[in-house]
Amino acid sequence: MKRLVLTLALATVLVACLAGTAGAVTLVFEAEHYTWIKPSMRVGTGDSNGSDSGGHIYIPLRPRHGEDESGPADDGNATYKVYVPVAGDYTLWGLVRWYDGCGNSFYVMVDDMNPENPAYITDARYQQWHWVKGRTYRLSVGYHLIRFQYREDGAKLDQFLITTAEDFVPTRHMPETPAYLWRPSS
Ligand SMILES: [Ca+2]
Ligand SMILES: [Ca+2]
Repeated sequence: MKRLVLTLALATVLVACLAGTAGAVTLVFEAEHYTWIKPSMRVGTGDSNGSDSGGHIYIPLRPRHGEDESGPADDGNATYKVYVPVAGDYTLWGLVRWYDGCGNSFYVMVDDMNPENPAYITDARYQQWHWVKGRTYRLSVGYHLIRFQYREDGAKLDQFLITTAEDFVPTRHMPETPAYLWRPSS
């Protein structure tokens, strides 16, 4: 009887572990809770045109707002040192608010901070907080660096997430998972 109980307990633990690895992993970060930030990336609060959650980061509009895709004025960015608990293919999403067609993108770097052709997130929905989908990255267990960088002025980021759920489409603010973010003060 004792052995049976032990076997059942062990089986329960095994099932729990399997469920843990089989389930999707979604890690959510508030953009304003960066690990490091470099101007001209700045922190903003209380976006008057729709609510952000606790603040956002943004590239200020330049006196002469960009009028084409000629490139950024500097390499202002925010970097996040995130802990990935389960290896997998993670799709990145950003909760953004774009100014216009010349203020609607961020470069996104993952681990390689000097890529030859940096990826970026963009779409054509302006003056409204909404989620935009980025690339999918194969990530190992451990710490990874995720950076959002100036590509066009007037772009804002409230939150971002990485998820192993391929068909997941975020539609609103998500509860953040701060335990998976390294910050100098923590
Ligand atoms: Ca653009
Ligand atoms: Ca936020």
